[in-house]
Amino acid sequence: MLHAGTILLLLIGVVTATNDVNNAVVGCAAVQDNPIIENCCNLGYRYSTFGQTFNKPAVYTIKNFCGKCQSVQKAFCDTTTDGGGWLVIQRRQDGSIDFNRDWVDYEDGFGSLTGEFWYGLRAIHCLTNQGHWELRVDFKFTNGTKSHLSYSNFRIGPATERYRLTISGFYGITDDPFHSHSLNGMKFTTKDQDNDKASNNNCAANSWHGHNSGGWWYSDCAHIHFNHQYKHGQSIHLYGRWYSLPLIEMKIRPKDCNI
Ligand SMILES: [Ca+2]
Repeated sequence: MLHAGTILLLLIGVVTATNDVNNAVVGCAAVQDNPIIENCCNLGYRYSTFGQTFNKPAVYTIKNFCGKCQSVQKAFCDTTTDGGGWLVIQRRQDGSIDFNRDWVDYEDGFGSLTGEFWYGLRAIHCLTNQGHWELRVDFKFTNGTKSHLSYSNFRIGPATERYRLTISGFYGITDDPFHSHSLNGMKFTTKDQDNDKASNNNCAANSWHGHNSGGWWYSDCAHIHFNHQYKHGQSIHLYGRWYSLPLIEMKIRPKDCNI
């Protein structure tokens, strides 16, 4: 018979195994006056210095700066797409992680860096608050075809601004879903924090044709969001309809990344 404490430890072990996104910027003990950001972009340097081992798509330990506070955390680096240097901030691929979460979870991040995850608003803010960053969103269709959206400017504001989204400089395909639905400048909304522009409801608390909504930069419940319930392989709601996209990844890279 298992002791209650043993059962608790086992439960903690299960939780840890399914949630390895650890983005809490804590301590601030190590003051860093040098504004250099060390992230996935630096892997190019490591590659040329130490060899190919450091240039594989994988989880690496990076430094993240927020003001003068320094934090070490893990991140999944995409070293192959469009020259590499990308830090992945969101992935959907099999519906294994519930994205219908509250504010604290979206701030801290959740999921598994090698599976599905959300990197965390606080960490994304800290990264994009230093220098200039670009965003790329990669999709894969059920027939294996790939596509992407690219934006040359991407930034998330601080918690005091409810992690307001700044996004511009779209390029890549013929339409710009973020701007066509006025997401630029929107605050982040979760089911327990309504910061959207829909006066009568909370967009993150809605159900869209049976799909629970997740946290997002909603305006008036915009018709594009990547964090809603993954169901029947449908990972994106775009232009008023569902698309079957088994894989979606959001990733960021410094604009001056010298790959
Ligand atoms: Ca509202």
